[in-house]
Amino acid sequence: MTEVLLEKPAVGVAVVRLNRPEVRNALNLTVRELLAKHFTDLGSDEVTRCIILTGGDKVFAAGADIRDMVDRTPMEMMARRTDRLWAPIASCPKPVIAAVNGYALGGGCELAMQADIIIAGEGASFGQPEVRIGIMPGAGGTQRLTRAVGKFRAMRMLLTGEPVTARDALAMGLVSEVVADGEVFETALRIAKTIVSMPPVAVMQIKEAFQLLFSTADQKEGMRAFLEKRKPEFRGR
Ligand code: CO8
Repeated sequence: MTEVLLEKPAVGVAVVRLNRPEVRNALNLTVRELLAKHFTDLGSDEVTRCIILTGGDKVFAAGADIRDMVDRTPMEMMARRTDRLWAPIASCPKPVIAAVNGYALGGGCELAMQADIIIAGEGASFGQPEVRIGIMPGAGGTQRLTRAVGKFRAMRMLLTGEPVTARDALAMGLVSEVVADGEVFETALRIAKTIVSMPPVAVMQIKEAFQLLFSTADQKEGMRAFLEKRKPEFRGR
């Protein structure tokens, strides 16, 4: 069974699902390579308009695979060039929704923070526990976390390694919405379907730029329909 599953639950929606439950979805090299491959493919696939990233209903991801790193030398770590595996997720042109149940720790929290929207279950927790095992966050945890929650909350998490609950994460601005644990995926899917029904060029440009939209037929149609009090007919042009 593959360690990252790809599903298509609705037209335009792809689900990328981490599948190593026996090690709490720890992100080993294989998982990271599969994530990079799926995000590269989905990024250029014309049918896919929104991607849900999930670890299933128990755990999102407990971070990089510690067993995979414990005895590595600096040269071995460098030779892996794992930064190239993060890029297809970070620069994915399609909206990404992280559906988070359970732990999102270390590289798992960093993975969730690559998304555009984070839906968390009540029982989810977010943390950067690297300091407790003698390292520091290595995939954006120091910068992305600080941008999301501000220096003082970020430093508390980074220097103590203590996780925060989903509710605290919401109050800090680290997640978009908290729902019951059993409703995380359905909520993410509902939002994904809403995004899929939006004009495609506008959705893409929200991740990129704004002005270019004024050269699209969808902009003319969207604004005219509003003024004419009718439903717009978007054509993706
Ligand atoms: N790596 C490897 N194995 C893991 C990991 C991990 N990160 N997390 C859990 N496991 C394994 C355990 O070793 C255990 O294996 P076994 O059954 O063989 O003993 C199994 O998963 C179940 O774990 P627990 O018994 O500990 O399960 P609990 O439900 O009691 O606890 C926790 C779950 C709280 C998630 C706990 O397992 C834990 O604290 N895990 C480690 C969390 C951590 O320190 N994460 C940071 C890792 S370092 C990192 O992410 C650096 C990022 C650098 C950038 C790279 C991006 C990918």
